[in-house]
Amino acid sequence: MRIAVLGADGYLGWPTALHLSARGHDVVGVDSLVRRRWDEECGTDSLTPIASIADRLARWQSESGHKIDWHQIDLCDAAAVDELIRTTQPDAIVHFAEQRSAPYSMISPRHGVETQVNNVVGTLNVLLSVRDHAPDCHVIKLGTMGEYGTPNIDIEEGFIEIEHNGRHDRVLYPKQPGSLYHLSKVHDSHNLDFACRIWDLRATDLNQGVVYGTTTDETALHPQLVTRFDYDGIWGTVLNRFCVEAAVGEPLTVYGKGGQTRGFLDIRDTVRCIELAALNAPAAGEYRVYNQFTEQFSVLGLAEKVEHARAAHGLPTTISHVSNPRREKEEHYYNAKHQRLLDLGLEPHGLSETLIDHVIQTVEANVSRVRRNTIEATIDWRKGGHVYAGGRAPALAALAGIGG
Ligand code: NAD
Ligand code: USQ
Repeated sequence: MRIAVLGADGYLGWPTALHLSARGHDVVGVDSLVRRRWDEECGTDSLTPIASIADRLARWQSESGHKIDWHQIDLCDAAAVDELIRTTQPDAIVHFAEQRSAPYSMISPRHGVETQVNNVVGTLNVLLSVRDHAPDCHVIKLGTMGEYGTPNIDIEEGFIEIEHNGRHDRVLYPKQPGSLYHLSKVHDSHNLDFACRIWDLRATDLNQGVVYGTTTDETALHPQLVTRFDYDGIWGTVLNRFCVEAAVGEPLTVYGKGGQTRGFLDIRDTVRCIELAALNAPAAGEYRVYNQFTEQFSVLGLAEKVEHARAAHGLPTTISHVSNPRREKEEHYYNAKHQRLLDLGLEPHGLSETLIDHVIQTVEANVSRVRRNTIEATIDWRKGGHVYAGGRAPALAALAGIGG
């Protein structure tokens, strides 16, 4: 298949492009490289050193013998997206190319608007372009489990059957996202559903949980193929942050009570799920939703897993409960279905102690690169995106125009 990977320079897009290329698909890689600019703006950086896109592409070609057809394009540029889709005629598009940090979207009004414009307009441009230039193309879009929030009922895969006043229907599952970023994904989901109903496009919305790990069969081939590892207060995801905090001797920052429960998955399962979705396209006019995660953990449970894994190596860890900078339920019911990718053949990797060991080893190997002044989470949901004054994150405080 010819598969366009949008966001191919990112944490997940890069390993996915390699995975699909290694399996003989004709991969078109697309990215504006805006994430590298956002890192500069925030004073943040990947813990793992990541090569320039030119070096990555050349290294992949020399290691594998496969070439990725590269396009540097901003998806908000409708004419450029049209040209891309018209000339490359992909069988499938895998769309990762969004601003993906919840804290970033809550920094200031500018960051909230930038997030929603970037994500919603980019996705809409892709859908309109597919309608006009490649209507049979299967759009595989990365959504997020956080679209659903934490309702007090079971979470279904995209749709819910309801009885109302004696009548029955199947409708999109209600959404209660917790950040302007997560909300942008809800808007995307509605646009995808609309495009399938009105224009007969075919789309898969992958509501993914929090991904951990950096190593796939392909990224392990050479240091220049490694993917990014975010740990700072803006881009860092929770397991990465805990492992880095422990490595530099700081307490793990469990926000509030720590009963917040989320779905998680290994990066090797992400690339496999994308492949499974691509190989099993929906019918024209079908909008389908898969919940893409393999296990669920509370934040406190995750901290305790890190503590145990480190203890097995004689490494000390302290767990702290810090004031929660976000607005979210800290104790709640959580039972999200995630059957449909298993039905397609996914064989999940578990977050075993071994895997935690692997993440810990990645951190220990790169610990000299940790920027300690970016670890603290400074973006406060309640104050409308203000930054804690007097914090230890001057780069992040400067970003929001507030002294720190
Ligand atoms: P990332 O920031 O590492 O990568 C995103 C890439 O998209 C970057 O390289 C960026 O330059 C590019 N991009 C952003 N806006 C663009 C635009 N307008 N035009 C062209 N390129 C653009 O993020 P990631 O962690 O790889 O996440 C990829 C996708 O998966 C996102 O949509 C995210 O919401 C979703 N997701 C990620 C996770 C996770 O744990 N990382 C979990 C669930 C869902
Ligand atoms: N948390 C802590 N301590 C920390 C960091 C986070 O307790 O130091 C808590 C958060 O409050 C939250 C949970 O851990 O309850 C997860 O936070 P996170 O930063 O790991 O994940 P999140 O902000 O939800 O975003 C990440 C990715 C995003 C993706 C999402 C999947 O950045 O792109 O969409 O995970 S999901 O959470 O399923 O929506």
